[in-house]
Amino acid sequence: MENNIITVTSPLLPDLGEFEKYLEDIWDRKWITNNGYYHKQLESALAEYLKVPYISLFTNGTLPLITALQALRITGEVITTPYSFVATTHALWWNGIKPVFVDIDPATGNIDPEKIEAAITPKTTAIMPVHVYGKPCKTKEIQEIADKYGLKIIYDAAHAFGVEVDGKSILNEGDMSTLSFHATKVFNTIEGGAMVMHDEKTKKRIDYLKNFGFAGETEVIAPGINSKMDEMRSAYGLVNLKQVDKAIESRRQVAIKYRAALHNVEGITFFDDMPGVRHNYSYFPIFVDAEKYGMTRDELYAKMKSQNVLGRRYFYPLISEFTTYRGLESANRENLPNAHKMADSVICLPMYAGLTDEDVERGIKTIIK
Ligand code: T4K
Repeated sequence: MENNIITVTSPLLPDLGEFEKYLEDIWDRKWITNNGYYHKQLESALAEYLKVPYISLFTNGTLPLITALQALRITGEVITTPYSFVATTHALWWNGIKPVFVDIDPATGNIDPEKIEAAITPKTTAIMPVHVYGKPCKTKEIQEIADKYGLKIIYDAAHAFGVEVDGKSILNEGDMSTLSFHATKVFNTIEGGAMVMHDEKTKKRIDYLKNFGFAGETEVIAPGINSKMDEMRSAYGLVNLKQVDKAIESRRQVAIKYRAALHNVEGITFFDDMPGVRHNYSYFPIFVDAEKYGMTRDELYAKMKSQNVLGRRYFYPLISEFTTYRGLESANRENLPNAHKMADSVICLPMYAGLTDEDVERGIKTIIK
């Protein structure tokens, strides 16, 4: 990296020579967007790879969240987590829905199912959890609550590409799941995203909604949006998908090295792998206990930065602290103690496929005193 800087991530790029061949074919076909040849191919390839029945490509990972809420006609209040990227809650805002923040489980960073019921009101229509860092939520418990109160579940699975529990895709949980294929993700199409659904009827409806609501040349069924993925990015995705398993393995090796080096550093903790889970190692968050470590999170963050190791404080500040949301009753600090603790102690270490041993070592040295 330029100036010896190690960034928190670096995009997985497809083989350029192979991608060029796809581009030549697209040029020959002269079909460059609107459910094209490679768009269809990428949808099939992803459905197979991810072990999901139906998937619909989007132009980023935010629009499938917005569209899922519209497709399910969600209104009123939605229970969600403050410990995520701001797009999760923005999707609610764009639909005129009030987010209701519920605290997280410190063991995973995900919404704590035990605290969901207390936040349900007559206006609650859905739960929108996030598999943060790709760690699976307690889906069984969340489903039980949703069934009891007649709520829908939309999982923001932006970080959970390829994550499986007991051999089954986490993306099949809830009513719908959404993915991000942004440059910084385990699998990327530069910008891109997708929605996973359970049946063909829903897929059809989502495909209308992401194409302005068109259900044919002259029929519009709803005020849909334009969120179609073009042929260049679909082809890029097809080439990139071929190396994603290798990339996940490379990330796993980085995680092994971090864990081996940091496991007995006083005041530094991290997540271990969960039993039965195929992780994707999308992020490697560490948590700093200032008292035990002898330095605050922000001091360590600044020290790393001064040595050109650019960790990131994902997800600090909490979404509930941003201007748009901080006036909400559920955004009260007292309501979200675990989320605040995590947001105030986290640093995500550099993590990507192909991060060299030397760079991993440099990252570790900034932390080990
Ligand atoms: N839900 C969740 C839970 C999410 O985390 C996200 C997105 C979404 C929904 C929405 O999905 P999208 O609509 O974005 O598809 C990044 C990403 O922009 C965002 O996609 C992601 N989550 C979020 C967690 O992180 P930034 O502002 O931190 O990215 P940026 O530009 O600072 O990049 C981070 C580092 O990555 C850079 O320091 C260097 C490296 N990088 C980045 C880019 C873009 C590269 O080396 N090359 C690149 O092209 O938000």
